[in-house]
Amino acid sequence: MPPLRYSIEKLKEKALDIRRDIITMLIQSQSGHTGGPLSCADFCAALVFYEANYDPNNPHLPERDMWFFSIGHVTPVHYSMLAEAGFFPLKDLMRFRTFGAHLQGHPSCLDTPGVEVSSGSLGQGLSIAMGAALGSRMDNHPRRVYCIMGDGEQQEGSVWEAVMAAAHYKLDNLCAIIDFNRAQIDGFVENVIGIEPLADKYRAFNWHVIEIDGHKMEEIVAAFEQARSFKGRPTVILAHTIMGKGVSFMENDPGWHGKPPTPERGKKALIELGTSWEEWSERLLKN
Ligand SMILES: Cc1ncc(C[n+]2csc(CCOP(=O)(O)OP(=O)(O)O)c2C)c(N)n1
Ligand SMILES: [Mg+2]
Repeated sequence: MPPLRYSIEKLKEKALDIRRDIITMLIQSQSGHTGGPLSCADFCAALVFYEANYDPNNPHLPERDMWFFSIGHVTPVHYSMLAEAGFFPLKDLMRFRTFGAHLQGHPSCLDTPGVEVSSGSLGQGLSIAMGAALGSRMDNHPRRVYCIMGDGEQQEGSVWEAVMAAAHYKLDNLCAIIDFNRAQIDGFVENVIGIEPLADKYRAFNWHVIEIDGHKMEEIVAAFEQARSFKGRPTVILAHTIMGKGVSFMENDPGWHGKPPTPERGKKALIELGTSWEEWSERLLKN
């Protein structure tokens, strides 16, 4: 299937839908991660509704592009983008983290259509994506490979082995996206183990670096375009984001890394997102 190439306006609408899905499924599950999923929502919307080539009715389509979530814990955004793109019914989102359902807290490629690899243990996704990109090139396959990482995740040494190898093999079919929300499970990244100057580090490792406001759809789309046309080196998009983006009382507070809102606070969040629990849970359950 060719990439959908939605307009900027439609992409913004889909990102808002994804944020509404995230809050609704977390109100229902009362378990899971809130902050990172909300910071990733805009570039995830652009990945499925603008950039990538895939067929939701045939997740293993040989011609597909691949995306790997190295930050496995952001499943609310991962599952929402897959459901919104048609890989499985939206109503499944209402069974997130439920026994017997296919949407586990961390993604399982054995259970969920569209999940390329099981993840959750940080620091592994880029090695997997790098291998997929190298293998695709050996097969003369035109596929592009995307890897979504966190900024706290950059503290993992194994990330840098993959960064080094991808540059060595000049994998210009590989595009990493870093959710640079400056927060992680234990607080602000700079207070845990600082990662700056991150752009210079990637440049020193021979990557092509693009820095954007990760909530400006125009910049996200332009970054994907530039990454696609850049030859000879892998690209990393440093997407400067805000943890909890879109909900005033969640923004920029690492406390929202891994907890769901109470039903009461979640309902307030949905009102800020221009809907209500009644409206959005019904939308999910009906589709
Ligand atoms: C190898 C490994 N160590 C620790 C963890 C626990 N853990 C889960 S998420 C997280 C924080 C990651 O920070 P970041 O990449 O910035 O993600 P964000 O908090 O922004 O969602 C940690 C330490 C893990 N999943 N895997
Ligand atoms: Mg982070």
